[in-house]
Amino acid sequence: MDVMHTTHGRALAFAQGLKLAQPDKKVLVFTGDGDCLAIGGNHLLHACKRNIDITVILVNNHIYGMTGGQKSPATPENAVTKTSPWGAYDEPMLGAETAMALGATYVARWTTAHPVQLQKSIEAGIKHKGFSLIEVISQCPTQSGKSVYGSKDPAFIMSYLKENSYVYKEGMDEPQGKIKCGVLIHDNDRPEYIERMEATMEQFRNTRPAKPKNNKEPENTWSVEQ
Ligand SMILES: Cc1ncc(C[n+]2csc(CCOP(=O)(O)OP(=O)(O)O)c2C)c(N)n1
Ligand SMILES: [Mg+2]
Repeated sequence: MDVMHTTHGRALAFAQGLKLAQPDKKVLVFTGDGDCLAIGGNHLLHACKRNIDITVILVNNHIYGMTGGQKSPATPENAVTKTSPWGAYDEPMLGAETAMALGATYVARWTTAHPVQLQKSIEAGIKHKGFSLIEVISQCPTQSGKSVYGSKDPAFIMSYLKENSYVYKEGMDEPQGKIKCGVLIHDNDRPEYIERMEATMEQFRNTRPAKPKNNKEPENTWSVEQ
């Protein structure tokens, strides 16, 4: 497996470039809640909308862990962090639901207490032809431990995640205030971006782009000698 570390927030931009350059390769993105939903939110929006065949594993620990515990868009309401010392006073952004609303075609959510289901969803996401996002509700015992879970004990957090989550089934009565897990969408009907691009290129391979309506070439254009 080849690995590329990219600028914070730009993983999806790099990944889309890689996929466009080498469409036969499987491209996976490992990203955080800050990376994907804050600084990289615009790239997420467009990648989902395009339904480009990339798999995103969104490790959501509800905080900017690496930089020392600042609030992220996924930080729960009232959580005290370095940048929300009186408690967060906005609602957390939900990674999986956001991706679905933006057009992702395979979306699942699990926690680190569901390793078997998580592995299956990652496999399904990789096999899926289109944009897939698997959100993993996770722990940073040091940072979100104290801010979100009220304990820095990894074993406590694992038990908390297990006890405070449920596996969603269509039509069920959903418990309030618990983490919704499961495969939330698996849609094979929406066309994938690179397939659409290749079909368009095939269709117009030997033609030039249409002229503007007044039938004049736009100014400041030039021809390339063949
Ligand atoms: C362009 C840029 N802006 C800001 C930073 C500083 N920075 C590094 S990691 C990070 C937050 C990471 O949060 P998240 O994506 O949730 O990952 P976590 O550390 O929680 O796993 C920030 C703001 C950076 N490295 N580069
Ligand atoms: Mg984080």
